[in-house]
Amino acid sequence: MKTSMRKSKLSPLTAVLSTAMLIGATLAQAQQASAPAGGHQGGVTPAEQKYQGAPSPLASEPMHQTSNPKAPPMTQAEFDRARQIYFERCAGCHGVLRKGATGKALTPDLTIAKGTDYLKVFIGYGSPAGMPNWLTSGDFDEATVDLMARYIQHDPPTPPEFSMEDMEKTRKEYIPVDKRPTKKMNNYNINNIFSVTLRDAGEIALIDGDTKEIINIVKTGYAVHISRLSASGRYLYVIGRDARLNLIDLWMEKPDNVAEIKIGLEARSVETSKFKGWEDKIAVAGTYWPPQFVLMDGDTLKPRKIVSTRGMTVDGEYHPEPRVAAIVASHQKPEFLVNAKETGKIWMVDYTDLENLKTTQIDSAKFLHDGGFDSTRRYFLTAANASDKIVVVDTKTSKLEAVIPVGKTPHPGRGANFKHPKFGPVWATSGLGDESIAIIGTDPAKNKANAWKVVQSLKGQGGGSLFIKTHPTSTNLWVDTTLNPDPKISQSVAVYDIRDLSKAPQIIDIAACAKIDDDGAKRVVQPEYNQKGDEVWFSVWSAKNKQSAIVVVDDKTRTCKTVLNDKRLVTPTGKFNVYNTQNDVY
Ligand code: DHE
Repeated sequence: MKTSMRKSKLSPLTAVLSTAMLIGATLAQAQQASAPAGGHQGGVTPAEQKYQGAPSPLASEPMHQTSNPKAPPMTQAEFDRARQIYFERCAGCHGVLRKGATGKALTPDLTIAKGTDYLKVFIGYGSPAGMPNWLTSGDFDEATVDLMARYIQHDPPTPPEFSMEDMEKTRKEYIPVDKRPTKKMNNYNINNIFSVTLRDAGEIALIDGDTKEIINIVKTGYAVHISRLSASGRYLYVIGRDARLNLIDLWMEKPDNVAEIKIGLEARSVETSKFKGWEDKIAVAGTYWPPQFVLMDGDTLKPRKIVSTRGMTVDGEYHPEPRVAAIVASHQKPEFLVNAKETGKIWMVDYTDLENLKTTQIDSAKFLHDGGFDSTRRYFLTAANASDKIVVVDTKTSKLEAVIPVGKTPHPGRGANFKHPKFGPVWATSGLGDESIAIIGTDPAKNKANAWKVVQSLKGQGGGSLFIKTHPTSTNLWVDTTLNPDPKISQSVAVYDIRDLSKAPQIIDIAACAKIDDDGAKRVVQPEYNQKGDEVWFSVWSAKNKQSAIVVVDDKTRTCKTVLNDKRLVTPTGKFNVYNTQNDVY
């Protein structure tokens, strides 16, 4: 590749003045063109941008690349730098192959026709539809804007696939099954252990929920994401963004890793079989790249079957990289439910016969993300986040039950189930895009008139909410606002009285309880109950080099009870109580 000596530079002031006409025209066109690919039309808030902007581990992977002679020239060094930036800043919205996800497609057939100047305006100034203003925000300088405008006119580099053999090569059985304990070898109350994501340390902390002591800090994948429990509660599965899956045995004297595998290059989800007779037998994990999921033996992580999610969207267009988002295990049948994000298809995967695999694909809405069960564990409610919808699947009939419009960019985590004083059993979600909290009726048998409707909408503190939680024994509904740009809001939570939801929520400054004496972010994230439901735990999430904490709140009095501020708790985010996670109690 040759070095580009292009002179065309975009300076925020001079260029705007001297080429006002060009920029005026192209900015309008660029903004129009940047409307999300089939996602919500009302623009994207800073909280939503922040949420999707985490660097992808793919940046460091070797990739196949061809040079496009029609695109502006770039040196190899420029190309490598642009690729790194693309995977760190852009891939989350525009996709690995640039075919578009919540952001527009950026393939050469589209970008070359637009030309470098047009693309520079688009990158530099952003758009109300959600494209960040990389130049005016100060994130990119003019040279970087120019670099990226040229880069996206070249063919997208393709990361490698990941086969069964690749997986098997990475698999380690630290403790073979026959050397593992045959009974519980410790005195911990396993049901009340919390697995805490230490995001930027690539570790989880196992914390004894009774004594609040750290049991062990276990090495896991890069930017570790979630933990899930086997049906018996013995095995803990932890997945990292780098697709490293760790299996931890809670029966050991000191619970620790017993097996490990890398199931791809980038991942977010893992689950295990929960149907009667299949407890602890099969594990499943899904990847963002390659777009596929893999079924494994539950105790050794030996991969048995890989299924690609590539295919048609619910709109009938081919999508080359439908990322695997949430996975849940059915309690009604020996099946997993696997969300294929970009296609809007929910795969129901029968795990009883892996050689003759039976799957059902349910057409729902695009941009499937996270979700959980209703209180009867029959209905799976999941967010199609950029479609601003909640999708409901009946896991007994394996059919789509409902698609419910809600506020902007719903983000339930697993949601919150409770009995509404007026509307009966309901499930609730908060969201990233606005302050609304949607309460949805979930009882078609006895409360048909309210089922699968937003029966009430609460006003929360603001947008940027990630998680909502209650417990069957509690009368509180807790809502975080982690990514709200106002620190007062991101550091506090709202708590509603379920017995009277017309009352304004109480706002509790959780970060203040942690008494962290610096001016860092201290974002409060993810309420998680203990097994009994009388304590709710929050993470106070600071930067990697700053003090973080976990604040335990007494659920009855709504007062801070204990602060866990051990130095080893680096960037705590998700917390997973063994019993509640194992039994889908939320
Ligand atoms: Fe998550 C769940 C994807 C950013 C904390 N996250 C999930 C799930 C998916 C997902 C698909 C559902 C898994 C399941 O149930 O099987 N998360 C993504 C992303 O793609 C995204 C937007 C950007 C990224 O680059 O990863 C993202 N997530 C974050 C964060 O920044 C959070 C707040 C902090 C962190 O630890 O990284 C975060 N995500 C969580 C948590 C859960 C989760 C705590 C599980 C919630 C639960 O209660 O089950």
